[in-house]
Amino acid sequence: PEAGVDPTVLETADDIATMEIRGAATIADAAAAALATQARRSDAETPATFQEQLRGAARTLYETRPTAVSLPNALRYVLRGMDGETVPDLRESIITRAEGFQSDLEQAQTRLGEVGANRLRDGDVVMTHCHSTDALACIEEALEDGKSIEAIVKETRPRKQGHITARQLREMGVPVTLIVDNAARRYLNDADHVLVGADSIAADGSVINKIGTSGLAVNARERGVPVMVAAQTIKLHPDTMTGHTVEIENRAEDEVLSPEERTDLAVGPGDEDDDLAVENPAFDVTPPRHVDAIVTEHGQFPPESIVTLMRELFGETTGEPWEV
Ligand code: RUB
Repeated sequence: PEAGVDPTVLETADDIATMEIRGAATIADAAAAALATQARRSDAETPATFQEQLRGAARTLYETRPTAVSLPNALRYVLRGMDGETVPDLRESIITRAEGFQSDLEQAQTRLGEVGANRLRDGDVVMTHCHSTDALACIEEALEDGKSIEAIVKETRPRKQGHITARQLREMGVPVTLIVDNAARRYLNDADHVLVGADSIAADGSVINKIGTSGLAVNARERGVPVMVAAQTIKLHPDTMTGHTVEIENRAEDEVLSPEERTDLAVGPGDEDDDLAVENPAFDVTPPRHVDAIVTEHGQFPPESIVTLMRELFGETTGEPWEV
C-alpha cells in the first residue's frame, strides 16, 4: 500500500475490487467518500505530505477496477478541488468537494430518472440486464408519475446481479419475471423497452456495460424493441475523445468455473491444468447503431451526438491529478 493511505480507504478499495461495492455510480460515490475520509483522518503535518497522501489514496482506488469511468471521473473531480496553503484548508477543500460531488451525483440520478420516465408509458414492460441504479431511477420516476410498469429481469451470469434488480423492483411494487440470460430473445416479444445502465460511454456513442448488453441490443433491434441507456454524465469517458479505448475488465475464472468443476472437466489423470481456457470478460461494447437513446441528467441524446455533450462538459482534458 501507498504511504499514509488510511485503512478505510484500503477497505473501500478492497470492497470495490471484490464487488462488495459495485455498479458505476455506487463505485463513484464510495470513491469520493473514501477521499473525504482520507482527508479527515490524515496525520500529515505538511501540505505536501497531505497532498501526496490524497494522491496515494486516489491511486489506490483507481487501481481496483478498470472499466467504469465514473471511478476516475470522481477521483479527478475531487482532487482538482484540492486547494489551500495549510493542512486544515486542504482538508476542508477535499471534504467540501467530495460531499458536493456525492450530492450532485444523487441529484443527477433523480433528474435522469425524470427524463427516462418520460419515455415509459403506462403499462409498459421493461427488460433489464445486470443492476443499474440509473436504470432503476427511470422506472422509479415513472411509478411516481402514476404509471404502472412491469419488468422482465435477466439473471446476468456469472454473478447474477439480476437478483438485486429483481429485489429492488419488487420493493418498488413492480411485478418481476426473472429469466435466464439465454431466454432474452424469446421474452423480447413481450417487452416494450430494453433499459440498461452504462459503465462508460465512448465519444462515438458506444456503450460499455455488463457483458451480454451488446447481444441483447442486437436482438432487441431485430425485434424492434427500443434500447434505452440510462447514464449520468459521470459515465462519459473523456479519454475516448482523443482516441483512447476503454479497458474491458477480465475477472477471475472461478466466477465461471469452480476449482472442483475444473477437476471434473479434466480429461486425463492428474490433468487439472490441461488446455481448457476460461474467459470471463465483465463488460462488452454496444455500438451506437444498436442504441436508441442515451438518457442523462441533461436530457436524452441519440448516441451519435453524445460527443457534443462530452466536449461541453470536459473541454480539453489534462493529465491525471494523482500523477502530479
Ligand atoms: C454493473 C453494470 C451496471 C453499470 C451501471 O457491473 O454493468 O449496468 O455499472 O450501474 P458490475 P449504475 O456489477 O460488474 O459492477 O447505473 O448503478 O451506475
